Amino acid sequence: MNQILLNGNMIKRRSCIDIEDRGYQFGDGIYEVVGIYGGKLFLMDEHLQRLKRSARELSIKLPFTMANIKQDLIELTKVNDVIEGLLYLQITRGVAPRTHELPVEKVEPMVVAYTKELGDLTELQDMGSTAILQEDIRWLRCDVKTLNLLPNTMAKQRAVEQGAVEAILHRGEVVTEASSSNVFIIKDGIVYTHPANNFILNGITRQKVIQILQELNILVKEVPYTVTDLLSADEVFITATKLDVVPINSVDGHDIGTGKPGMMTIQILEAMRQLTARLQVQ
Ligand code: DCS
Repeated sequence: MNQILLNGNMIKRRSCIDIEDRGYQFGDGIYEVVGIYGGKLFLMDEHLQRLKRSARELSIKLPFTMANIKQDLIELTKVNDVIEGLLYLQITRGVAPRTHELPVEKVEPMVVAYTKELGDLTELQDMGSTAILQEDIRWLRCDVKTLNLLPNTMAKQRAVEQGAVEAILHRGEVVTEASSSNVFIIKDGIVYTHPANNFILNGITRQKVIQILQELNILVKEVPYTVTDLLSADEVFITATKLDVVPINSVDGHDIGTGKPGMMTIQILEAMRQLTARLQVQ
């Protein structure tokens, strides 16, 4: 479990990163978190496509082909013998004398990946949890998965201090997403989630859930909705690689629906579980 991938080499975890790595000094980098089920990377191509897009948006030239990085990540998962867990992949722009503007000389991006075990989520998913509301104070390019996560970590800290699993973020009246997950609400059998634009990260789990809903012939509308809509919804759930699907039973102390995980949310959770279970028997 101690091997990491550093610029194409499998090495021991403890290693030195230059103090002028722009990721360290500016958060100038991008990342992905990929789920591992049955020793296999779940939705890896989708994660790598998003990584490619993030890199393009920040003009970071990825120093590998998709096929190469995929092979390396599969290898890392094998070497570390992870059956259920997460893989973290990070690319920073690289090392250059500290200036705000981008370095003129060519810099080599720094590529790091490591794996970690993941605790059992079954109880959290079956029982559901609570969330709090927080003003969304992030920048206007939340669609890029960058290392700049301070507003997210601060919001999550508030949630944890209040015993909640997540901080649901809103810009004025409009609910965007949560500190590290996407938010869905259900009202009268219709599922609503914020459209994939610059105000949210288009979660890979979010996209999978939308696909599942369409396959189940459940109407899903990617439209902005308000805090009032959220509080008066029949069901609310959040999605993320780390969580899959987690029902939200109450927000800021207000019960959502019956205050217990709703029928449709359970149906969606079960459909996701079937997908990941299939990887485990392959
Ligand atoms: N929104 C934000 C702000 C996120 O940080 C994440 C995941 C999501 C939505 C959900 O995206 P995925 O479905 O693709 O995971 N954030 C990762 C993180 O920082 N840790 O785990 C997941």
